[in-house]
Amino acid sequence: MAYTTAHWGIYETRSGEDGLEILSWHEDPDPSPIGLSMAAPELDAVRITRPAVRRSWLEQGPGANPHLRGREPFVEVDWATATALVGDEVRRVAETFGNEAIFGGSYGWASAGRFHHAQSQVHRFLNLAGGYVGHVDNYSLGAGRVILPHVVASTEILLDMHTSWDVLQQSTDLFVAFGGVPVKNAQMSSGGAARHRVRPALDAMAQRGCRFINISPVEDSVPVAAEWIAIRPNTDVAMMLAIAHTLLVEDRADRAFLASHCVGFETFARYLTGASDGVAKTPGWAAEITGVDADRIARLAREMHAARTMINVSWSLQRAVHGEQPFWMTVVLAAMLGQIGLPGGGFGVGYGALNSVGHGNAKFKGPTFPQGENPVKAFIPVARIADMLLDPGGTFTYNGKTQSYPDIKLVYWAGGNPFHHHQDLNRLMTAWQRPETIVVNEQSWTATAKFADIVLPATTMLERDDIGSSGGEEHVVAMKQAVTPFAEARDDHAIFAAISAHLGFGEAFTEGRTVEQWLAHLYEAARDRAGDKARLLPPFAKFWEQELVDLAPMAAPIVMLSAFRADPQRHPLPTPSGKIEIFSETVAGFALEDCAGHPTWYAPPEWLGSPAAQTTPLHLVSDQPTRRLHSQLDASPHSRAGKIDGREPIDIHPSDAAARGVVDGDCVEIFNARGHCLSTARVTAGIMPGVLRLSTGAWFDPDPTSGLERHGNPNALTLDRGASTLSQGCSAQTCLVDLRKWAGEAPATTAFDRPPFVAPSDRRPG
Ligand SMILES: Nc1nc2c(c(=O)[nH]1)N[C@H]1C(S)=C(S)[C@@H](COP(=O)(O)OP(=O)(O)OC[C@H]3O[C@@H](n4cnc5c(=O)[nH]c(N)nc54)[C@H](O)[C@@H]3O)O[C@H]1N2
Ligand SMILES: Nc1nc2c(c(=O)[nH]1)N[C@H]1C(S)=C(S)[C@@H](COP(=O)(O)OP(=O)(O)OC[C@H]3O[C@@H](n4cnc5c(=O)[nH]c(N)nc54)[C@H](O)[C@@H]3O)O[C@H]1N2
Ligand SMILES: [Mo]
Repeated sequence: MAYTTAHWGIYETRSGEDGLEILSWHEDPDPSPIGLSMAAPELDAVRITRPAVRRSWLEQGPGANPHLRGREPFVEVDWATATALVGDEVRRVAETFGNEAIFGGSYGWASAGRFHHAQSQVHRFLNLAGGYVGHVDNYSLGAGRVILPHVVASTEILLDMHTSWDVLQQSTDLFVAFGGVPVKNAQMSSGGAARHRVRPALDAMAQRGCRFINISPVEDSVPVAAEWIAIRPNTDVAMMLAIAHTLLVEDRADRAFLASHCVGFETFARYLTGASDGVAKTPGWAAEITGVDADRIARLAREMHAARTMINVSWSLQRAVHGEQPFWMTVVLAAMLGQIGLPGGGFGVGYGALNSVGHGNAKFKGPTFPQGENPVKAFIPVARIADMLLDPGGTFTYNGKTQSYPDIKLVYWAGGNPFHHHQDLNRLMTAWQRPETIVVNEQSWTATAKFADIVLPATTMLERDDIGSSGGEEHVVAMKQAVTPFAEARDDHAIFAAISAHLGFGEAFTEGRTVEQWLAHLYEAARDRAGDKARLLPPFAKFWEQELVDLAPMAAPIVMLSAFRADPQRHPLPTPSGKIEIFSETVAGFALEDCAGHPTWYAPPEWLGSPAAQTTPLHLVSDQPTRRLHSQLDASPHSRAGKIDGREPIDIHPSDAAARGVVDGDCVEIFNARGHCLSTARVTAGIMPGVLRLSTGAWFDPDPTSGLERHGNPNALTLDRGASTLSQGCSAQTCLVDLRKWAGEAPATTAFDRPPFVAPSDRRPG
């Protein structure tokens, strides 16, 4: 028996007669079923067997027929050829155009192992090659990461200090969840979830009598008994403002806390009452926008004031145009209640988003593979990839500064799937034709691999030795190789070591270490950093033998911002004032039209109250999938069991279905001006009228002629636009569409087919 760890949990592995057996970790109270099909034979059918090069690129060189990406056959080559092609092309682009022409941001979740972390590997390689254009922020928290440091503290700091579940169990009486506590998402932690705690914690809270309020367009966002307040997507800020208005006019705001721990309340109060803009943010005003009953909003304000209340906001709320506002307003609402820093009160920015949020564990910075220094300073906010490719030299603003987009000739991706994660994939397909060369290291024939020029097959976590560790969790796991690599797949490290050697810096890349030597080296470095946690961490050889280190004994209860509450002078926040900034001089000083100095209701470009709703009357929510991580393992039996007729199903309210002559199980087409896709209707009263839910992660499968996406991928439809000129974050949740029954025979999906191949021809570039 051995252990392994994936983002979705720790598992036990056993080699039996029928191959590898994967079992849940016996210590996990709520194990995720996702990992149990990690070694399913179905996954082999989508694996990449050998290095492959797109025919035109191989025969005619970089930049040849870029419109044929994703449409023409590949030619398989041996590793020596592939290594030389990639190395020579990196050198050519760097020498001809400079390293600012190489995009190596390579966003994505790759695998949980810390040495074979694909992004670290590609970044180290590109740094040694002279640097690359990278990205800042992430798709998860684009708007949130930029606004929160202005208001209270960075998301890193906050996520590490969330009030722990044990404290919530003892003290919280009312849990008000905007976007719910989506326990399906708490299957994950970046770097590997250990014990899954969220569902048991919520059960314990409910048992003690905590009341849950689920404010969401979908009913299943809270997994325990809850009152469901259905709200129109993207309108939560209006409801929060009306709660704040009620607290203010009924004299229920904690004036003392606002004076001692916050700045700028008076300016904000003038906005609430309408003194500054002529519109009072009353429950009646908010009811028109949100679709929530005005009396219920006012009553909720009183209930929140009367109870020990935790306000949670899910990350989805900020993955929208003006996504800064719900996060900022959550903090302001909690400040008005005055319970920040008290056990069980205050706010959470993402309970349920990941298993790690709300762990009282001793935070531990585990092993990381050093990436080196990047000499190139140009970067993009992560979700501006298509803008960059389409508009070289164009300018954009980010956090108060104006910058310009570099002119990218070479894109290198390892450990991410942009044709999963990006919005408006038809636009990305156009943008993707701009670079001369696209290189992708992948395990499987994802759409991103299919749309590349050179594809290098990578091993999976089960095929190599590694160390699993997540800063937000409590374990260090020896991930021992469980199976031999598939076909000709190689570790990303080996791939980059060989290309580095071709380019003359092989020794600098590997530092002369074998994989086993790297693991020992990185582990010992982490142990040196570990402080008092080191007493639980044995030397490497012992660790490798014992296979799992459990840091759970070091866990202790946490109350977020308790020190700040007790003494704001001695424990100031890392904001300019040291206090909670209800009004931010800094943000106001940026003078942005779409992000003022205090939380503000801005109507997004697409929502149920917008003019666009006359032609596209349904709001599409594209949430995280229950049965996989993003697009990973979509071909597994567990993920496929969630599909209906081979497509990702879409939730639709009975009234919207009836109005369109759609019944449960019908094949439907979802469409707007950006694109169209097929799905299977799942008619349910668990979603509010006017809203559709299509989870992400069905492998993108566009028909080459009609553009129709056949597998149920919402990013065929979503909006590719920065959340604001402040953050430029991903705004996937701002998206209107319409839906109709598909007439006639529905095309089969080809998402899990391998691309076409041809034998190498004799013609080679002269
Ligand atoms: N519409 C919509 N879109 C969204 C979101 C949304 O809410 N709505 N959410 C967004 C969010 S929050 C995120 S984080 C992104 C996620 O987007 P991604 O992180 O890009 O999605 P994954 O499917 O996890 O992609 C990881 C890829 O890495 C590959 N991989 C795994 N291990 C290795 C390895 O060791 N080596 C190599 N070379 N490859 C490996 C996997 O096969 C997989 O293809 O999606 C975003 N997109
Ligand atoms: N199983 C699984 N778990 C995951 C992931 C995965 O791919 N699979 N991905 C992980 C990653 S990378 C991330 S970033 C997190 C993301 O975590 P989140 O962003 O919190 O997750 P979502 O599932 O997109 O949305 C959570 C809930 O918000 C609701 N919601 C959507 N829009 C609105 C709105 O405008 N108002 C309100 N009130 N509610 C709304 C959705 O219907 C859904 O129930 O999840 C992580 N966990
Ligand atoms: Mo994410």
